[in-house]
Amino acid sequence: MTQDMAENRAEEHPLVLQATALRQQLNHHNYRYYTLDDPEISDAAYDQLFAELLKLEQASPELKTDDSPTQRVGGEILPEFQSVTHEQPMTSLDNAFERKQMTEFERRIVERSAVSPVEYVVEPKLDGLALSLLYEDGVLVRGATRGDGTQGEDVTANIRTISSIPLCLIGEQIPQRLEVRGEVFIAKADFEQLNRQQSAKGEKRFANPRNAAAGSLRQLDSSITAKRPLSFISYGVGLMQGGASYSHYNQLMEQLAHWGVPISPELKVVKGVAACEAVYLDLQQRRSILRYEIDGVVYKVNDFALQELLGFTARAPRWAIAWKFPAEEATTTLLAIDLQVGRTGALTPVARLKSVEVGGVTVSNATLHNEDEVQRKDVRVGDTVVVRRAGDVIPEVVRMVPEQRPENTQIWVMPQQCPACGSSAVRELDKAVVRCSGGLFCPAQRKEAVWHFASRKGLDIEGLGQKLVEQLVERDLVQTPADLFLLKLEQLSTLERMGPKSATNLVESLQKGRSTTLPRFLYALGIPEVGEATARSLAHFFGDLPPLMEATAELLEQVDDVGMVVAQNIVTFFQQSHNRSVIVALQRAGVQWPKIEQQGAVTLPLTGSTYVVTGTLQQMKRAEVKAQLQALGAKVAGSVSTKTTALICGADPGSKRDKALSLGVPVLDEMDLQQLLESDY
Ligand code: 9MJ
Repeated sequence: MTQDMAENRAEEHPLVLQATALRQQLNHHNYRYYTLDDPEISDAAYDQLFAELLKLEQASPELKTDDSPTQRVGGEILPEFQSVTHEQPMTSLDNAFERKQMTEFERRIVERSAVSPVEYVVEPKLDGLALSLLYEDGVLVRGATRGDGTQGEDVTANIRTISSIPLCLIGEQIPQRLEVRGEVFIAKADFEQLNRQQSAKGEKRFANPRNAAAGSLRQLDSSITAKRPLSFISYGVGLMQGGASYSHYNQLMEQLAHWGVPISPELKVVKGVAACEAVYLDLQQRRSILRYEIDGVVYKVNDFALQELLGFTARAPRWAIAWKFPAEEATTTLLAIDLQVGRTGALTPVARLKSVEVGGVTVSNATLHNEDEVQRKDVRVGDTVVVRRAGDVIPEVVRMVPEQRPENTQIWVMPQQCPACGSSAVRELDKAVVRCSGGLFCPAQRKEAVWHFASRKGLDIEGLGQKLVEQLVERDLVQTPADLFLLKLEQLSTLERMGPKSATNLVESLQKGRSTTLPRFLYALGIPEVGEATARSLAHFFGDLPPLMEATAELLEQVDDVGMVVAQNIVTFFQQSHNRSVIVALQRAGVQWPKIEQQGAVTLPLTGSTYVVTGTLQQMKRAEVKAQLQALGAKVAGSVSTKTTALICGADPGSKRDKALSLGVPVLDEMDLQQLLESDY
């Protein structure tokens, strides 16, 4: 039974009426969502309507219709796909790869038709699978793949699970028979999610969205297809019987959209090759930000009468052409995996490749991102690999081709040392990135380190901009920040854009910079994740550099702002002898700062106070008292002095009590102690 038949019976039963109304609402919201991309209600509200209809149909199965939106879950298992003969062949498209071929295409049309300039409809060329959908009296009755163009496969059960394919058309003047053609595909974000799910289930990941779409459509069990995020966009009509006629392609496409069939939101009407090229360049530029993969732009003569006049060749229409983008993927051989050291010390595995043309340029290096990615993709030297270069994005190795792996390949392991300076390569907790820990010394990080050191929040050396730092490092006048302070006026004067006046000013700025503060100095060192605020907290906690350099991760974690990761970064940084040498050189060059009144754990209530405990206590052991006082931030000393905040005195005190009294140090008994410890801080 279809919705139409159900409507005819609607008067018979109020439940039929209710189910019909729910279906109409759901179809309307599907149209708003998939065709207009402009939903009127939230997903939750849609789900609620859907659940209502499902409940109704489950309670009274005779209410179900074939075109009910509830019938998308799949379940039918086929022994094989039936063959379908297309009533009108599904042709492919001729390709153009450069403007010249487009001009040639237009010239042939003008020659045959004497129409100039030619009007075209432009659509992005979706990279999926061609599909034919047959609607009879507005109801979807069959879906078929293109196959060889003459015969395809009947995939009706599968395509019924695709939410963007309407199970019945809505609106006016629906033809008796209508064959809608278009592309099934998987959007980029859906593809990523699908692959994450595949990995989580321990199943094979798909190589690309097109393969995933093809695999999903060719399932004999449609409940599997139902779980795959397939989408559909229409780009034409095969046969159309009954109903109005249409003179132009864009007019027909607009009508399709009104019937609830999704069409490309990028569809445009243009005249002449120059306008075609403008759209091509625009789409090529936006290619990477589109929701789905496209591999070119399709141009179709808009006027149906002109299309008819032009006709078909053996394989394709003469009225349409696809201007392809340069291929974004290519295969080549992986010659080596090197580590590249970034300006901030991040170590990136880079693939050295046998040169290959990708996306219109020659590529011989591609990123492998990080250690985890190399492992996940199991890429090895000697492998044949797929390289991808999308738009302006850095070329990357997408995967290796297992069938072409030579014998005796070695699993790649991340080196433990920075290739540029030999410092330890350290992986941050919970992060995929491995960093060189020789920030002050590493040649690859020199420019960044020196510039950061001299920056405004660092030692604030006026006149030492990025360009100047680059020159100093490139001419080997500066290797570490300490070398800045050894620069001579004569050396500076030889630099580009550096007159005697600027050179003198810079020497003066450097002299001024020598006297700094501990927070600035700590920030200037460029320890990963130690920013201005953390540098300040560290300076106030430790008071000077030596105790900080020797601090353990546990102690560092007591500082405000410092968690496990930052604490470990600090420990590793100061463990590198290279970094320590630079610090010594800086101090020798005269860099200095005043000590800071040590605040220690500044937030604790008894911080800054010193207690002495004497005599026998009744309630608590002496060690316990000591621990509790320390936990509140107090120091516990062994002898009384003028610096003692108070003496805590039990039974039978000795000379300490007398000394306290003589120095005017307050004496507390056990009751006072309890109050001190239990105060509501
Ligand atoms: C794609 N793949 O996006 C056609 N196509 O027209 C568009 N394919 C086509 N049109 C006639 N937008 C045959 C194929």
